[in-house]
Amino acid sequence: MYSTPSLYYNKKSFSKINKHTNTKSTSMGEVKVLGAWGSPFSRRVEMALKLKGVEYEYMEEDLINKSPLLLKHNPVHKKLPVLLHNANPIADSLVILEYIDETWEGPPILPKDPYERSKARFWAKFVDDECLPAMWKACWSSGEEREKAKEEAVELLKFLDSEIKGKKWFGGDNIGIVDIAANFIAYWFGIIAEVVGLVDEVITQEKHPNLCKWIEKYNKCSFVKENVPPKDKLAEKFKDGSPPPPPPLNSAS
Ligand SMILES: N[C@@H](CCC(=O)N[C@@H](CS)C(=O)NCC(=O)O)C(=O)O
Repeated sequence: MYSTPSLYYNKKSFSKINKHTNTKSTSMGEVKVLGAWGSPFSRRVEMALKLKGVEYEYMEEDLINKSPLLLKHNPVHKKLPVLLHNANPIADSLVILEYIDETWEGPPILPKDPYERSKARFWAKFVDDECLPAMWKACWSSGEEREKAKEEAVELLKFLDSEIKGKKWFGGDNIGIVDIAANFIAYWFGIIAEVVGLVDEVITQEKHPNLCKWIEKYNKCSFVKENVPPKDKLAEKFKDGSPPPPPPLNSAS
């Protein structure tokens, strides 16, 4: 039911990409991604490239021992992902998603209409600046601090719940920037919630019925399944995470 055509996902070009993932230079230019397998941010970039049918070389980074290439290309934040297009570096996943959309033909990631475009940007930023820090903090804090973060996350996610109400995807009929940006909410969070004992405590059927429907659809979608890390591997990573991994965003105070 939630099959790939609704994502504009082109099976033919995808199998081609799979075969040539390490191709260095193509008519699309030389495209490299500095990423980490478990990072929702670098997975966003890979999802967008695959949606557009862009061949790229993937370079796994070790965040404990960052490569000179990462430090050179993202000297400000020293974070991944970084996209290198013909040696030009682009940092920050949401910026990269827009770059990908503007650079390559194919299924749109942002709407064309300026007003719809501004709304998509608003919600993607809302996910990054507000939802993710609160959800992350709920996972990795304790006591009163955790309770406060949980409440905050529940309330913030209610806004997303209203936004997705009556729609198939945040992008409308097709997956878009907000769906891609919210990959942590749909996939990562459920896995971490199991590890840290937060199942049904932040995202709930009762408070977020529409968001829950979207999450179910998202995780059943074959395009998504092919672009997220294996659940067991991810769960293991977070189980091992003592001390817990740092928050993904600066704004988690
Ligand atoms: N706003 C950034 C966040 C990226 C981010 O937090 N990346 C993490 C990996 S999940 C990272 O590189 N962390 C390294 C560090 O904090 O030193 C984006 O969207 O690209």
